[in-house]
Amino acid sequence: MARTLIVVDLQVDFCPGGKLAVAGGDEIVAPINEMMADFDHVVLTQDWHPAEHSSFAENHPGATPFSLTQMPYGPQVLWPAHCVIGSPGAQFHPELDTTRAETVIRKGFRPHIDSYSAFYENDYVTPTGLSGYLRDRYLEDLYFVGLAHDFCVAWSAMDAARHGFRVSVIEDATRAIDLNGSLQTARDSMREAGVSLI
Ligand code: VGL
Ligand code: ZN
Repeated sequence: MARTLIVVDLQVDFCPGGKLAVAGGDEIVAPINEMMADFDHVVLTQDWHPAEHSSFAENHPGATPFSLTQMPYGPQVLWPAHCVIGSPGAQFHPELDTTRAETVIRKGFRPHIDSYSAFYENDYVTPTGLSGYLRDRYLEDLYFVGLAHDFCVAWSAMDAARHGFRVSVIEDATRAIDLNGSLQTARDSMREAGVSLI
C-alpha cells in the first residue's frame, strides 16, 4: 500500500523565534526532509489565519493568550496571533524541503472558526477537502509528523482514524505545546481512536 507522509504546520511561527513557538520545533525539519525519501507521497498542511481570526487573544478585548473561551462550537484556546495570511511567520520553515509536496492543504482561513485538524475545522462539520483528496487518490496509509503534536497533529490523526484511514504518528518527528497536560491527553485520545504512535 502506498505510504503518504503528512507534514503538519512546519511553519516559521511554530518554530523557536516565531509567534507561537513550539520548543524544539526546528529540530524536526532535517529528519523530516530525510524521511521523505521513504514515502511514496508527501502532503503539507499550512495554518493560514486572517489577522481578525477569532482564535487570536488580541481580538478578544481583555483576554490573555493561552486562556480558554467559549465559541459556538465549544471551548477554544485563545492563541497569540500566528500564521497570519501572507506574513513571514506563515511561511514554511526555510529549510523544509517542499519539492516533494503534491498538495498543500491550508486551514483556519475562516475568521470565525479555528482549525486544528487537517480534515475538519473545529466545528467538526466544515471539511478542508483533504479526506476527499486522499480517497480520490487511494492514499489510505497515512503517517503524520510536524507541529504541534498535541494540537494539529493529534486532531488530524484522530480525524483520519475516524474516517477509516490507517494512521500512524511518528513521534520523534513531532514536538508539543503541552498546555495543561495536553500532550498526555492527546496521546491517550489518539491511542483510543486507533492511531499507532510509532
Ligand atoms: C496549532 C494552535 C493554533 C498547531 C495551530 O499547528 O498545532 N496550534 N494553531
Ligand atoms: Zn492556528
